[in-house]
Parts: sequence; C-alpha cells; structure tokens
Amino acid sequence: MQTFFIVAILFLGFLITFQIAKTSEYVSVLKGEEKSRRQSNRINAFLLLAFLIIGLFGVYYCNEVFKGRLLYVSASYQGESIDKMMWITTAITGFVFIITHIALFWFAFKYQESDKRKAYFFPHSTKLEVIWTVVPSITLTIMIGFGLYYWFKITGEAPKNAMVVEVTGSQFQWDFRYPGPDKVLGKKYYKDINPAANNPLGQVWDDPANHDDIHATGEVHVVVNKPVKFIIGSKDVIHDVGLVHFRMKMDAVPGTPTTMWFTPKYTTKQMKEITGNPDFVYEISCDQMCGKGHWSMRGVVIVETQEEFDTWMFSQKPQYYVAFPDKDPSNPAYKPDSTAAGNAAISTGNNKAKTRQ
Ligand SMILES: [Cu+2]
Repeated sequence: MQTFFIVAILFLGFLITFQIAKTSEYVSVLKGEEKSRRQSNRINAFLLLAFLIIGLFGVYYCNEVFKGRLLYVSASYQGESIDKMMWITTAITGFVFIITHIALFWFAFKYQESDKRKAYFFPHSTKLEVIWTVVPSITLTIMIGFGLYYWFKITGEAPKNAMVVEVTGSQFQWDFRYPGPDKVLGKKYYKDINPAANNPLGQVWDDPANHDDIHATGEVHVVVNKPVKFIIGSKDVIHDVGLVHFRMKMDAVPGTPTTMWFTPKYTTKQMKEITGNPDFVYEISCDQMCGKGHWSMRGVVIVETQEEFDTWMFSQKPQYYVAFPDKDPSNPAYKPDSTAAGNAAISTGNNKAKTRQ
C-alpha cells in the first residue's frame, strides 16, 4: 500500500511539473520570447544562490545531527593514526569543497546576464592550468604517502613480542587458531579439511607443531596492550576481516595468506565504560560481499588482561585432542603413544627444533 502511494505521489509530482512547464511555455509565447528568457535567467540566478545557502546549511546540519553517531575512539594504537589521517583528509577536502561551491554558485548569481557588461572571452591560460594541476597533485601525493606509510607498518613485520592468531574465513563463519605453547602454527593442507573428523582447518596431524594448536570459532581472545598479528586466510571465496573499532581491515584470500597487526588499547570491559553501553562487544564483520549469508558472518574480539587470557587459554583443549580423544592425557581412555608424533603432543617449545626437522 505504501509503495502504491509513493508511486502515485511521484507520478502526480511529475504531472504537475509537466503542466507548469507547458503553461510557462504558453506564457512566454504571449509575453514575447526575449522578456521571458531574461526573467527565467533572473529566477535561475536566485535559485542557485538559494541552493548554495540551503546546501551549506544542510551540510552543517547533517554534521550536527550525526556527530554523536560516529564510531567511538579508536580501540587500537595504530587506529589513532588512521583516525588522524581521516580528519586531515576531511579538513582538506572539506575546505576545498566549501570554497569551490561558494565560488561556483556565487559567480553564477553575481555574473548573471546583464545589459551592462559583456562576457570576457577567456579560452586558455597555461599558468592557471599548471597551478590547478600541480597543487592538487602535490597535496594528494603527500596524503597518499602518509597512507602508504601506515599501511606498510600495519601489514609489515610485527613486533617480536606479538602474539599470533590465524584467522580463517569461510561461508559463513570465522575460525581462529592459536599456535599453543610451542608458538608455532602447525602445517595445513587443504585436502585434510574434514569437519566431520574434527579437522575444520585441514591441520596436518603428522606435524607435531599441530598437536598443541588451539582452535576456536566465532570468538577470538587477545590481550590488551600486547601486539597481535593476524595471519588471515580463507577456505572458499574472498572474505575480509573488518575490525571497525580498531580501524583495521584485511582481505581473506584463499591460497594467499595476508597479515596485519595491531595493539589493542582498551579491554572489552573498559570499552563498555567508555561507550556507556553494557552490551558493547568488539566486532569482526566480513567486509567483502561473499555470498547469501555474508550479513551473518559476525565474529567477536574479546580484549582482556594477560591473566584473563591465560585463564581462558588454560581451559582450551588442543584440536588434536578433540580429533583424537584417546591421545588426550586428561581423558580416562588415554593411551600413551610411543610414536614421535604422540610424544610431541605433550611437548612444548623446548623440543620444537627437534620435532620440526
Ligand atoms: Cu565473508
């Protein structure tokens, strides 16, 4: 019903405009072509001026209304530089926008057709062309330069003390893998992917480095004030890890690992206080249209203290034990394994070099 009314209103609006146009045509015939042209010129000049004033007021009004709805403060240190860049870009482009629009509409009004003057023929000026080519080029190059600088920082080498989390996108969920005590992510092979056999990421069980890797779905835990490096991949199509609160994002491409690192600044608990929202959570959105369930591809980042993280990590069971419960020492059915792979299951970083040979 609503659609019908909207269509009807639009149609009536069109009809009225058409009729007015037709009437003014008849009027101009009656009044004489020349006089009516001058009159419509004057009306247009005033309309352009009105458009400028209403338009600029609209820009100001929108800013006032939406000011409070912007994202909160950046939740990562790196995001602060991204925000700074955004404000500088907004200031420069905003300034240029206002100046050029005032000039555009004011000139159209001021220099409307008049008997007292004649238009000056001004076909070309090399000097002007050079100025308006060189100035924006230099400005944009500087802005892009800063962008590249931060981009290389975020996608480059992570600090030595960074924790590593592997993030894998698939239609339509996020999987996370922690390297475990040995700090090495075990090898993966896409043909080993078998969710029915508790191997959703295709971990190669023959690789001992896999035996302590922790797998989690939907929620990723990270530590406040500690750099975290995401190694990102995909099992099917291109997804994108969008961390809007941290001002980070990176494509998840099948077959080509991508990385990014950042340092969370506030725990989830602190952010609940900052935002005044007791239900606040850091979200991972998929920022790449990836299929019909794209909208539902939501993950959660839990930023916590080192102690809280350790407690959580301690409660996690390596995916190897999930896939092979009889290898789990905490399982009553545990069968000690004498093979190298079995021994490595309970090994830590100390003998990593030996088992990875
Ligand atoms: Cu996706």
